[in-house]
Amino acid sequence: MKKAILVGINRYKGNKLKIYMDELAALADTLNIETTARFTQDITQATAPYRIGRGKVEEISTHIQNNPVDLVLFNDELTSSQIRNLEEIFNIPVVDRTLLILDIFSKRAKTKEAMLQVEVAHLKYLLPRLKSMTASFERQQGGIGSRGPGEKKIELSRRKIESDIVRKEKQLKQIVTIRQTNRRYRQKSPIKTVAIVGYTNAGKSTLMNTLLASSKTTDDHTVNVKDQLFATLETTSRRIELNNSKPFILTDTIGFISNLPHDLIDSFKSTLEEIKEADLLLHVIDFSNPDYLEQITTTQSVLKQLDADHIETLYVFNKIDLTEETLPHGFNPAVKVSLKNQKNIDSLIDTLTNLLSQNDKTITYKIPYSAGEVINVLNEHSHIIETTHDNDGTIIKARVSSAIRHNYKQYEI
Ligand SMILES: Nc1nc2c(ncn2[C@@H]2O[C@H](COP(=O)(O)OP(=O)(O)OP(=O)(O)O)[C@@H](O)[C@H]2O)c(=O)[nH]1
Ligand SMILES: [Mg+2]
Repeated sequence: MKKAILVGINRYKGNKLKIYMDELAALADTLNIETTARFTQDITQATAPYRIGRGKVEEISTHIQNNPVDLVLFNDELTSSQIRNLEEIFNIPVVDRTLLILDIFSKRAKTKEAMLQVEVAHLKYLLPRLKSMTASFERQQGGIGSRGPGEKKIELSRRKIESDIVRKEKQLKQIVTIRQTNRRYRQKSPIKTVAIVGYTNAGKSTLMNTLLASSKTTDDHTVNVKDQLFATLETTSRRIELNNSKPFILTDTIGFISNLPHDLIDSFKSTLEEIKEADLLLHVIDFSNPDYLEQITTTQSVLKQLDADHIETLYVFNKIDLTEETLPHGFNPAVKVSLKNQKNIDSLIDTLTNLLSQNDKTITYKIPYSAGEVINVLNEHSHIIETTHDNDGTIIKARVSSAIRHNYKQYEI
């Protein structure tokens, strides 16, 4: 197991730095890296050339000389020259939070799309940092002063990376177009969609599996659940049919984390687009985590970046088997559950189905006998209140969704 020390700069109010440092340690842990020491420093502004003060650099350097350490993990994003300067002194690799998250993502990505998304984000991270990498490589070769070949090398690899980004983004676009066509097909269909969102490790995939288990439909392939940050990196959609409710599509996707690298959100935007188009969001919260309020805020801010902050949201406070907390104010509607112990699942399902149908309206249609397929759709996706027949068609009174209202306006009477 590799050993790492953590370095963090306190630029925050309250105990935020500790929260971030704990999270950095958890991120390292998912890569089998053990954290052996932490160094923090209060700094009001970023300082070149080391990001941290010289005194702190000395302190860390002494620690590295006297203890077995393989890696220095920085909570803050570093510039190329800061990485270079620090590595020169420490003589071991220096990795910032962004690169660590990118590393986890690249190890976890399984689908072609997720892999491409991570690769693009990785290349975009590398691009502005190329210079220092080539420069330190050159120093290793003992070529100080020999600028010419070095710059040529930088130019070459820069051009290669840039063309790689273009090529991979093009491949991604093709995959996305195919998925969007599928989604557009679904959009026209009257079936509603529900997306599960939340901080990583909150229990999103567990919720997906819980609802799958309660579903009457036979499509019951469960999704992967693990006590690990970023266990899920792809988007999975399943058709769910609960008692007393019309079928809907449920989507499980990537969890969020504070300081999620911007390029990563950008690259994963296509995956996360499903969220934007949902009729309802299930925001899962690890209620047993002392930082749960902070995690809600982070999730909300990523939702905002994704343009999904206006969607009706049910807050699912999970893991109540581990906490006695009472529900905080300001999060409505909300349910408290233990997905693991199957506690309060009925109430969750009731609230969910009520929310899904709350905007439905009672409409009366007259469907000509020549348009029998409309009756099938109404039967499957609306609550029929009354059916009668007359000479030129079937008269149906039903509670219908806005999608159905939109599709069948011409039959309203
Ligand atoms: N104690 C307890 N643990 C739970 C509960 N629900 C889920 N977990 C555990 O929490 C861990 C994370 O669950 P997941 O469903 O994988 O979480 P996720 O939100 O999908 O996580 P990522 O995909 O990594 O973002 C797993 O070890 C679950 O078994 C619960 O109600 N109580
Ligand atoms: Mg998951």
